[in-house]
Amino acid sequence: MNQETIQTATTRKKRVFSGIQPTGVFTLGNYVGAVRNWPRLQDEYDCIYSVVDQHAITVRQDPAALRRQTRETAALLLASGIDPKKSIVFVQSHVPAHAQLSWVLGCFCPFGDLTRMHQFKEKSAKHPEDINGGLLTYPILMAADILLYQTDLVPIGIDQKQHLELARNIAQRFNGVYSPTFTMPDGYIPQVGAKVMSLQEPEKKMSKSDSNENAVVRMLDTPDAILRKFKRAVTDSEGCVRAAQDKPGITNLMSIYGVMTGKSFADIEHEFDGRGYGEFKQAVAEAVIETLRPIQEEYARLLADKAYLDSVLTEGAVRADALARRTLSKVYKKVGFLQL
Ligand code: ATP
Ligand code: LTN
Repeated sequence: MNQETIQTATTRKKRVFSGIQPTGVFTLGNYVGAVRNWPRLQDEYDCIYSVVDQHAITVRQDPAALRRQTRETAALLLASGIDPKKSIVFVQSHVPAHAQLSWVLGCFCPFGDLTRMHQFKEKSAKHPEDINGGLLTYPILMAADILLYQTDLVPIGIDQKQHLELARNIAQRFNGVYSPTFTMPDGYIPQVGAKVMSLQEPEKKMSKSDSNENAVVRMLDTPDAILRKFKRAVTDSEGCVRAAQDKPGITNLMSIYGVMTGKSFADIEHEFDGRGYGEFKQAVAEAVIETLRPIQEEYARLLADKAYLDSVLTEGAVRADALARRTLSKVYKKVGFLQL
């Protein structure tokens, strides 16, 4: 090993990568399951966070809205505590290596692995008029996102676990055919809140693209809207605040309250012993409103400074590009692409 390799091996912090689609204002589910953890990892790891606009076009998007939402998503990530001095924040389409590696990795991914992905099945059922190739190959692009940066840890909600497994399988297959090229990434999935459920249909995941606004709390909702949505949340007729499989509505509210306040299920059951759902829903709403308040204030401040936001994204893209190129160039050599 030369001096540089020894230094890199001993001083390189472990790397974190995650992404979020700019498909609208992100929800409390996105925050609790994923984004909330992103700033927390900044000191211990080298973190890279991406607004994945290329993933977003697997479902038809209005171009002007996509452009606006891309900036807004970046602003909301910064407002949530990601510090661009510590972490790299960039837009996926600004770094061409993602699409380039995705092509190569696609040639190492069996077709059958793609068709059995839950997200593919769900999204093709939801958009039967447009089951396009991108919807099918979506997880290959996600594998490229992760593997390009030699990622150790991927903070995600539980719905993305299957996609991460696919990325690991692709990495293993490529490493096996050639020689070790990609780091094997692990998931970082929270114990509580890994799947925040819809407030209206608590057996379904809370989703950014739900057409029923009452089902979804968004990061930029006003305090009144948040209170109203929690008050209308579907529960059950037992009237007792306790977590149970047959009480998905209350259990979901308890998870949200637990994440917001740091309290365990046992603490919450004790706190609301003998009190009704009305009082509990009010407390959940207030905890969410107070958590979101500073994020919303910071978001408004950041969005007013487009020049700053764009400078963060420009610098992020330059830094991400330099890292991504190294992996891509290794891969191109290994598969036998002529380099002049
Ligand atoms: P869409 O509804 O457009 O498919 P989405 O809400 O699933 O979008 P993504 O941008 O695909 O949002 O996801 C970003 C991150 O948020 C991922 O890590 C995902 O696992 C996490 N996430 C999404 N929904 C939830 C949820 N309801 N609970 C916990 N985590 C979630
Ligand atoms: N597929 C993810 C978003 C995503 C992602 C990634 C997450 C795209 N690339 C890389 C983690 C790592 C989703 O949430 N639907």
